[in-house]
Amino acid sequence: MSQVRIPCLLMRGGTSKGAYFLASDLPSQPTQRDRLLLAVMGSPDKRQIDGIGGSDPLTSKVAIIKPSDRPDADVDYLFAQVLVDEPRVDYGQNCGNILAGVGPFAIEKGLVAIHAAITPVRIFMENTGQVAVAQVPTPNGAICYAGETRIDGVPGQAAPILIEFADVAGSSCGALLPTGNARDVFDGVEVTCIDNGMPVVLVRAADLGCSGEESPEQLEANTLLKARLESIRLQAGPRMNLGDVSARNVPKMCLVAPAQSGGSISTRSFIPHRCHTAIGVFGAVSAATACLIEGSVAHSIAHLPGGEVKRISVEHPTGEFSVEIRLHNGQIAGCGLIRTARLLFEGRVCVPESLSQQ
Ligand code: NQM
Repeated sequence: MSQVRIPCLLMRGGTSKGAYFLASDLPSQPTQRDRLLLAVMGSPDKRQIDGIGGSDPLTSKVAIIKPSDRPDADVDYLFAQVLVDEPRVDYGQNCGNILAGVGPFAIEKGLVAIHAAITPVRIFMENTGQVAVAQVPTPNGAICYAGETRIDGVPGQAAPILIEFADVAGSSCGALLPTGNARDVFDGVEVTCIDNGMPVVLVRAADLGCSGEESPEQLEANTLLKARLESIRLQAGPRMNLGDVSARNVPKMCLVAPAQSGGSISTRSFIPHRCHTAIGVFGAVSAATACLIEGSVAHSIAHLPGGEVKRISVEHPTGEFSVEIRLHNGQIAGCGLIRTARLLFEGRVCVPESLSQQ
């Protein structure tokens, strides 16, 4: 046999797509596992022609799932970002879009039994150490992927999956405002460094000579802007307790500007070098949270709703992303959001035996 065949589900999770595996179907030795995941995706190669990756960070993702030993979780989810054009697999960030497929995967694989019309799946997110609860539609004793919910960045409609987080503040940096400030200055530019599920550095687009309404292609072509963002990112990383971030995918960079379409704020995010066509889930949660923090670069330009439950609409290049933030006595008590997911392919992914066993 010249190829090994590994059970795998290919799923769309939110605005991302990835290969979902049971941990027990992958090598337990990390270097061997990474070599195999690189071969699965066809990396390193910007076209990923010899694998199932889609030549984009948003489609070169992996979820590794196993039953959890924790009393507060049903499954453990480890997210792996397989770099497209480098021979590297990064575990240093979480992914809230791929998270949307974890509940359905756990049910498909029999790790969680169907409960009622909605089955809650408690997911321990290994990369950052918090628990999310996903409410998966399971009417008539089966997962229902079809529905009427639209999320911007995905054509058509699908069944809604409500995802809730009790506490994701300081997920990777140890504190919601890791530098201790609502606002810092790097290279003479005011920024807000925040981590509510994802380390993000927010910068007002106008402060970098942009409107904040440019397309991702226009922003990606702006080499001066990208160099300025990277310089700020490299300085912010250590201040956010992330150490040297030159080879890391965090923090993400996010340009903010006043909302243009009735939302709360407009964003253009870099993950961290490619400009996102929408916005990451935890990236959106962090940006939405910054809108609520007095003194942040987002607060003064955000349109904020009243009440203890704030629905913050984060505009992005292909629409908007609504995040619900629950406050209690002015403190964040939890966040919720809606995603959709769909099983795209069920089978075995094949990789050359030589690559899987070197
Ligand atoms: O922020 C892109 C995505 C993501 C990650 C990225 C994500 C998140 O859109 O939780 O979902 O920031 O690399 O899938």
